[in-house]
Amino acid sequence: MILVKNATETDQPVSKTIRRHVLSPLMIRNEIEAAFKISWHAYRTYAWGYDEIKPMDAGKNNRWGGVAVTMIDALDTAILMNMKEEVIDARQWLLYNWTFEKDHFFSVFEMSIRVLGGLLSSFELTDDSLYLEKANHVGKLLMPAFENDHLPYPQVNAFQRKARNGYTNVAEQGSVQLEFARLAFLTNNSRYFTVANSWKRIFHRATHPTSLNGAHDSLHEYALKLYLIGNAQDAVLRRGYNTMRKRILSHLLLRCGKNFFLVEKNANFMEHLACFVPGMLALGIMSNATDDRDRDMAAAEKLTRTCYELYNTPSGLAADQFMVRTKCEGCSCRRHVKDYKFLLRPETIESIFYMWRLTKKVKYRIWGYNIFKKIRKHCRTPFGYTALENVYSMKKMNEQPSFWMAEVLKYLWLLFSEDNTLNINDWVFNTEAHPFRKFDWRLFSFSSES
Ligand code: DMJ
Repeated sequence: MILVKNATETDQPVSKTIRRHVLSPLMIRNEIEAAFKISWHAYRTYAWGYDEIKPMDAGKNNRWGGVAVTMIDALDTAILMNMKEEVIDARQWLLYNWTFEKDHFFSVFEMSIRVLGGLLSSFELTDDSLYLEKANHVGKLLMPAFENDHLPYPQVNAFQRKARNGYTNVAEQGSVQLEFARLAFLTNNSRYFTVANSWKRIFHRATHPTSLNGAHDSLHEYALKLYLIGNAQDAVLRRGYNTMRKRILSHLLLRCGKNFFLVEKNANFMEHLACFVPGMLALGIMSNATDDRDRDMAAAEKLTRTCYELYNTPSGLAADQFMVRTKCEGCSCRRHVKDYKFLLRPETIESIFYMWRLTKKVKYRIWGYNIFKKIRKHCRTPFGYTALENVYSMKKMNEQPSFWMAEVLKYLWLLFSEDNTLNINDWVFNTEAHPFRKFDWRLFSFSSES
């Protein structure tokens, strides 16, 4: 055993194998690409054109309405990894076989972040106008959800050109505007700018968080990202982000000995989903969006460590939801698992990626690689990788969500790439890890001009 400098805050011993791998990013990228190929080719063979493959038995589903969600969500990762044959293959299929005009009530949120986001970023990375045409096709067909300058209705039937109201939440309402802002800029269509502008209706909610779990999460993520995509020019958005991050650190952070947790305003409940927060704080620091660099840095480091330690289970993979129990403020805490599933979610790896870009501490690459190894060990199936029913028993489900290839493998691959690969000075990732280029745009000044 040897010691790697900065390997962890306490310089714990790290095996030679890990050290060799961590110092050989190319080798690790190859391993990540191999995992991507396993999932892509199983999907290609058994579920091409369907939304998802069932990785245990090569079944398939159209849970999102049958618009090839896995293919489109994963495409920009394949482009980044320079998988030419896979990309040409998908392009041909999109050109000749794909339409969004389905008689199905789509989730406006999921279609915006996964499908519109995936098509836009594929265009950004290739300049191939086919992807922009398809993105525009999707944008137009989602427009009934945004009539009268309102926040979106949750569902749209693209064939009937009809929106449907019903249960929704602030994350769904407030995290489609980044995608429409970019689409508006690329197509020069002011109707899409109106959609992006609808975010001002949810500005107050976004900047006064009461939870960072599901149903809230990406609304708050977009408080920073809408500011950044407009080249950090909008002072209202900057102030809004700072109001929000201060409230998070003052009201939603539970301090437990050496760990910090992110809990809800009225309950000590935390989901793995909330682990996007340390990455957001790191991004705010790197982009000079924060008014308090030191405070954010301390919180981001502690929270990333907490999120990594969630993986300290018999499988080495994190449970999805838990309660945090503590006897007093500052005492150590116990986690009581509420949902034992591991859903192949990206948030901890996403934060590890941002922390690596910010600090260059080797421990973050080691942490990312450790999680990747556990996924390979426990989630591999005959036809890809699956979510787990239980991180203690390692019982497998039969599900491979599209964010496995769109987010988990992309952030892992970027963790072992150079900073100039999708430099965060020029790019903003949407909540599904699709990179968009920054451009000159002010959300609030635009609204006052219109
Ligand atoms: C993804 O679809 C997105 O990251 C979304 O914002 C939250 N949930 C999943 C991943 O966990």
